[in-house]
Amino acid sequence: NDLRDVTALKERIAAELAAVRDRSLAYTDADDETLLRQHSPLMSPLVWDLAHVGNYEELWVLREVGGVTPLRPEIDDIYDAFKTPRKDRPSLPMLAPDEARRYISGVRGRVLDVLDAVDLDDSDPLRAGGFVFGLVLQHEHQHDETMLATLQLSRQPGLVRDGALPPGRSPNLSAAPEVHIPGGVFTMGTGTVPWAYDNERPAYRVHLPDYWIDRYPVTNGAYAAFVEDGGYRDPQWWVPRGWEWVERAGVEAPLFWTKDGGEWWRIRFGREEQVPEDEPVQHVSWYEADAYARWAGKRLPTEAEWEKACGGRLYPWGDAQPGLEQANLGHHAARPAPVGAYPGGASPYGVEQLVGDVWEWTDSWFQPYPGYRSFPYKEYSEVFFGETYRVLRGGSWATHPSAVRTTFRNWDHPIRRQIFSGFRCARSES
Ligand code: AVJ
Ligand code: FE
Repeated sequence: NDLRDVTALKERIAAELAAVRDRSLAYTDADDETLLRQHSPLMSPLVWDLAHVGNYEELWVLREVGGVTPLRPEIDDIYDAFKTPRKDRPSLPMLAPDEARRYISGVRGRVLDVLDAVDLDDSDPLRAGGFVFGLVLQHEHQHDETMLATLQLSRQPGLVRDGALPPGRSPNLSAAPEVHIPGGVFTMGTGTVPWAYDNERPAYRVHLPDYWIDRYPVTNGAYAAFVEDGGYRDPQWWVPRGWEWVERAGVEAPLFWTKDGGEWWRIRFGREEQVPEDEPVQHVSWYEADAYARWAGKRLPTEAEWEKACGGRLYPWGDAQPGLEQANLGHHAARPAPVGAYPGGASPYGVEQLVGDVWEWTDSWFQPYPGYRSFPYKEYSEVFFGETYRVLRGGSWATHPSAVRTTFRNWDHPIRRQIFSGFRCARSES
């Protein structure tokens, strides 16, 4: 029985490794020039991400767990994210696209040998439950989402498949737009999800007074009303640093939006289309989300409020893996779904689309939970703790189901908006 469980786990890991690699190769199925060019100083050349995921897999699975002699130690520094900031990566002596594909496939072959031989019941925390494989899988999916953001920034058509249309259900208009969450204690974070990152642990008890949270993320239509109302010209809605950013960067609307003939248009993967009113707004910064919330007479939820609204299970709808009825994840569609499209993904409180569609900015800084211990290395989370990065929750349409759950924490600078970021509002009892 135990043996059957271990075999099933290894088969699942092998299948997930194959699937994420197909995804990475699809996003880099482009000419060398597209892969080597820097599409934005905010991002790495696509071929850097591609070889970096292979190098990460070599470091953690082959060297650390497998004890395999380094394959290409001379390239470690090139793919160390801390040695060279993104803007400077084009000048690195990176592997050419074909070489990069050969390198990562060579690593992968040996990774499957290690998977075959490794004892997943071992007490070593990297091996136990296949943690190290969960680590590299999630890491590659996270870089795939980063590559999608780079492809979106390139404004080149034809590089990203449009995917399926998300379900077109419209919101249940009889449902109240806000959900009341009663005050009380809940458990934040996790001590049991086997592949959870260090920053999600340990679980701890948090008391929250009661509050209201929006049933849906803020839509393009609602956000456009803030823009039309002069929201970007009125400092009263902005925190001082946000207002400085608006003036310095000349920001007037979400990234990729333009106004033409009295209508809002957006560029999505190189094509212009009218901004759909009922989709969650995406490509807004924390400052924009925070300003909108103030204009609307509300505020952003804290990450504790966001997580409590999920209802305390792996996903808002329960512990079952996400299906097409629950959430818009994994680049099934290449866009957020209209609000109301996933009644089957509601949390026990009735809050919808918490997972999938758009990453949701929260009011919280990225800080460790009480009792946090860095694992397996402090450069994943610990070096980012402080009052520099704001937390985002819930994943986007581009996030793979294995790289998101109700306890999952993402973070970014409050000015960033090339990620697939949106938000919902909250307010305290009134
Ligand atoms: C969690 C998305 C902020 O991309 O900087 C990738 C994920 N860490 N490689 C990032 C990550 C190491 C990380 N974010
Ligand atoms: Fe990385």
